Amino acid sequence: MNSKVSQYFINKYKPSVGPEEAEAPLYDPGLLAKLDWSKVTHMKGGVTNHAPGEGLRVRPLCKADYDRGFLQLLSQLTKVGDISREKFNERFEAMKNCPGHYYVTVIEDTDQGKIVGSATLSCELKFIRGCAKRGRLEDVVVNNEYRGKQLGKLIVSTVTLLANQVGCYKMGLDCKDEMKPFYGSIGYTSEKGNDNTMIIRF
Ligand code: 16G
Repeated sequence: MNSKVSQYFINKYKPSVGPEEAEAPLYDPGLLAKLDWSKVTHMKGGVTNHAPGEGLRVRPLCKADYDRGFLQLLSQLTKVGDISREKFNERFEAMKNCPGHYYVTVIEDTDQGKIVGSATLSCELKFIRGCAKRGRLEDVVVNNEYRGKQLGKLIVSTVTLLANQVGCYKMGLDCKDEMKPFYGSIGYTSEKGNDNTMIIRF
């Protein structure tokens, strides 16, 4: 192996941060702990982020998720590209340095140490509506081997409740036509005369 190639593998596989930093959450997990599911009627069997199911945990993204298949999971949604650990950590830091804007939330299979679901709430600051905040639902993906556990509804509902909790006046999303019934079942609607986007109002 030439030195350029071996350096590439060293950088890709070495944990570049200590264990404490690797597990540090992208945002305050206390926000998830406070979510109120009392008005949510579309989940069966009392599934919430507080009780996601045996061996599952819903939490903010952390740097160690690079080694838990987070990027491989995203590649089930779209092209991800070859992202080095350094690049991943840099992007994580950039998000963390914008508190209140990026809430990348994951479902971990704790027995496997594997990320099996993810969705992001991103918040935009506005001048309209009295300097309001708008939420966007982004990069929703659930490992297709974990179908039938309501994980799609769970992760979307979690970040939707989070949007409400952090003060967004609405949450919007883009999705393929075939996904509209799924988002509709969670409360997202196409507004009359404005059906290129789907939103939920709080
Ligand atoms: C979907 C996603 C969007 C994601 C895009 C990636 C949801 C609700 N929508 O539209 O967040 O960024 O796919 O596809 O998850 P692209 O790489 O073709 O833009």
